[in-house]
Amino acid sequence: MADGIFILSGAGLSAESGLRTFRAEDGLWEDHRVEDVATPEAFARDPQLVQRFYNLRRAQAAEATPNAAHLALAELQDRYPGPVHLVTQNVDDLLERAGARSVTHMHGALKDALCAACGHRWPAPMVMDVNAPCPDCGAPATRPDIVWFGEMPYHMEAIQEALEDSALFVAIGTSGVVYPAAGFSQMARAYGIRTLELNLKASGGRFDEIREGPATEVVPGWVK
Ligand code: BV8
Repeated sequence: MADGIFILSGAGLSAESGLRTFRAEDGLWEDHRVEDVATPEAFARDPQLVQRFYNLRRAQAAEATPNAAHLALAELQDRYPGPVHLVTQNVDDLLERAGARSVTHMHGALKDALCAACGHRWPAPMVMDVNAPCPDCGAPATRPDIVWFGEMPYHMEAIQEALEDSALFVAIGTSGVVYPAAGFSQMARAYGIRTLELNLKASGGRFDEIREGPATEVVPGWVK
């Protein structure tokens, strides 16, 4: 009997910790659309620009502190008798720092570096130098461990299994624009799973229930 809770979070979960979202009016960076910076082509074309983008985001994430929504989700994962699958599109580690035991980063994580040649992963320095050789194979193929547009998100099989194992699907602070994450609520509905959206403003996606408000209010309000 599936009794899990599947929680998909997006940039809105960390907005009140001071981390910018992507598609609000200020969704630009150095006058670049994020879609133009978060791509393998952008990295091949101008590695320094992309490196600057992620070094800045890594520093901002390190400065930020978990908010009441992160803490409420960590507490839920601790207290709920069934599995709580925290699947996030976010690349910050605020859920972990709030005490969450396991978080699935489907778009990667700022805290890791990746070797594009051998796949070796290691803790990223605060200021990543993409010219630094891979500590394992020595290749000059260091990159942020981030899933860019056009790249396959991580952990898709585990995410599919988690969804099948759940009785409730909750989308928190995501505009539902980016696939395949944006398709999870549809999949949940197809499995007959109840769906809930917690968002500052309804994203326009189809949910059985929608609660509008800032994450630091609606998430603790729902968890308790
Ligand atoms: C894939 C990197 C295929 C990390 C991200 C053309 C070419 C290639 C692909 C495509 C294409 N056209 C379409 C696609 C598919 C593409 C896609 O969906 N594009 C969109 C733009 C149409 N998807 C992909 O490319 C994916 N890969 O398809 O691969 C494939 C298949 C097989 C084999 C190989 C390849 C990869 C997608 C991942 C891209 N990487 N990020 C980083 O830099 O951060 S996506 C990026 O958007 C972030 O991860 C972010 O999390 C994600 C989603 O955005 P949101 O989190 O929802 O944030 P947003 O700003 O949009 O919304 C904020 C929300 O918060 C709002 O709803 C707002 O109301 C709410 N909010 C604000 N404040 C608060 C709040 N809520 C509560 N409280 C508040 N205080």
